[in-house]
Amino acid sequence: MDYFFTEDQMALQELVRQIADEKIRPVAAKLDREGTFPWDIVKVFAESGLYGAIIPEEYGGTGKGIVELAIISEELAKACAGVTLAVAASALGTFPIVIGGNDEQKRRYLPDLAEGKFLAAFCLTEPDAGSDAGAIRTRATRVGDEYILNGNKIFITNGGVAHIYTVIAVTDPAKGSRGVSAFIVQDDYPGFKIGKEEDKMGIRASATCEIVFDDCHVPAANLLGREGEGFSIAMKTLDKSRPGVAAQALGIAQGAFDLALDYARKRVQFGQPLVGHQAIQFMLADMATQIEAARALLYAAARMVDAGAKNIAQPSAMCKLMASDVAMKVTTDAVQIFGGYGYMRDYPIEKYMRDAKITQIYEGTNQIQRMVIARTLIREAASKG
Ligand code: COS
Repeated sequence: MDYFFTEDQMALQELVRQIADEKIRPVAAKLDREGTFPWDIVKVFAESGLYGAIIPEEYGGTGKGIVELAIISEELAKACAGVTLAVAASALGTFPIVIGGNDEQKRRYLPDLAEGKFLAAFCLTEPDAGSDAGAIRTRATRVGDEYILNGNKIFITNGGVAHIYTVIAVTDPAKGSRGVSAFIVQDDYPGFKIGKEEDKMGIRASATCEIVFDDCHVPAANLLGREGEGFSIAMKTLDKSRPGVAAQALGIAQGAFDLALDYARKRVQFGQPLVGHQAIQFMLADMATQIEAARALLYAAARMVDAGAKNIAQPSAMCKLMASDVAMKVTTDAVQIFGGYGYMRDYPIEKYMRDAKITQIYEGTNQIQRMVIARTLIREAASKG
C-alpha cells in the first residue's frame, strides 16, 4: 500500500534500507550470537544523520518527526531489531530533553546527540517499578546547587554505551507521582556506576544493563522542567516513543514475512513449492494483511503526533499494541512455514521470533497499553456525559 511519503521521507527510507542491506544484514547473525554492540554501524548512522531526526533544527537536528523515526526503525528492524535500538533507544533518551529541557540544556546536549557524538538512554524502570512507573524509589535530594541521586535502574537499553542518561527520580516521596522529577545525568558524574549486564533472549546486538546511582552528584542545572514534573515528562516521552517500538515491531514482522515468502517459493514438498499449497497461501495472506493493518495504524498515529495532536496517548498505545502483537504472530507463523529448519539457528528466521517478543513487553507491556487505551476511551465517554 502507498503511504504517500514526501520525497524527503522516501529518500530517507531508501538511505536507511541501503544501510540495513549493506552494513547490518551481513553481520546480524554474528552480532546476535556474540551479543556485541555495533559501534562501527553506529558511526554509519551518525554520518548519515539518523540521530538528528527528532531534534529541532535550531539545536542541530534535522527537525523531522515521528514519521521519520518510524521509517528509520522499520527499515533497520527488517534487518536487525537489536541494531535498531542504537538509534531508537537514543531517541527515547533524548525525548525528555526535547520535551522538558530549557534553552540552555537543549544547547548543551542536543547538538552532540543530533550528531551521534554521544548516545542517550532513558532510565525509568527499577526492580520494583516496571508497569507501575509511579512506584519508583530512586531518590534525588537537593544539596546546595546539586542533586544527590541514589538508587538502581534496570533493563536500561543503551546502558553502558550511552553518555547521556535521562533519569526519573523521586524528589518528594510524600507527593506520589507529583513528587517525581527528571534529570540529565552524564556517565562521568561522580557516583554513576554501570551494574549488571543482561544476557537477553533477543535484540542481542543492543546493550542492556543496570545503572546504579551511588551518591551520584548531578548539577541542579540538569533538572528538566520543575521539581514534580518528572512523571509527566516520562509519560509524554513514552507517548512520543511508542510509535518507534511499533515501527521496530513492524520491521521485524516484515523482515520475517519476506524471508518466509522467499522460502515458501523455493521449498518443494508434495511435488510443488510451498506457495502452491492453499494452507501456506492462507497463512501468507493473513500475515501480509496483519502487517499492512499495523503499518496503517502506525503511520496514522505518527502523523497525528507530528501534527501536534493533543491526545496522543491513545493512538501511540494502539499502534504499539497492534504492531507488537502482529510481530509475535507473524514471526511465529514464519518459523512455522520454515518447519524444522525454522527452529534451527542455522537459519535466520528464529531470531525474528526471539526479537519480536520484547516489543510486547518494553516501553509498557501490552497490558499497560490496553490500560492506557481503555482509560482514554472511558474519559472521552465521560466528557460527553
Ligand atoms: N501525558 C502526560 N501526563 C500523563 C500521562 C500522559 N500520557 N499519563 C498520565 N499522566 C499524568 C496524569 O495526568 C497524572 O497527573 P496529575 O497527578 O497531575 O493528575 C499523573 O501523570 C499520574 O497519572 P496516573 O494516575 O494515570 O498514573 P498511574 O500511576 O495510574 O500510572 C500508567 C499510569 C500505567 C499509564 C503508567 O504507570 C505507565 O505508563 N506505566 C508503564 C510504564 C512503562 O512504559 N514502563 C516501561 C519502561 S520505560 S522504557
